[in-house]
Amino acid sequence: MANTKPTVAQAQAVLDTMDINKDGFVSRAEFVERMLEQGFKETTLNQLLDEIDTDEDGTISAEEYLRRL
Ligand SMILES: [Ca+2]
Ligand SMILES: [Ca+2]
Repeated sequence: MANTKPTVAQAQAVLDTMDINKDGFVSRAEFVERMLEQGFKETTLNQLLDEIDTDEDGTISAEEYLRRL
């Protein structure tokens, strides 16, 4: 990715592609499923999710996603 940080809108667009059941939230399970397709390991993803989901509500918001990039 380039040096410029993506905007909230861009992050939301990425998250929308991960929102499998289209409820407007990316759950940890949805995130893991999409990232496994990208070749990430599940243990790595669970650690990553613990870091991303700072409010621990079980979903990834655009703000949380951006903060971790
Ligand atoms: Ca969802
Ligand atoms: Ca969260």
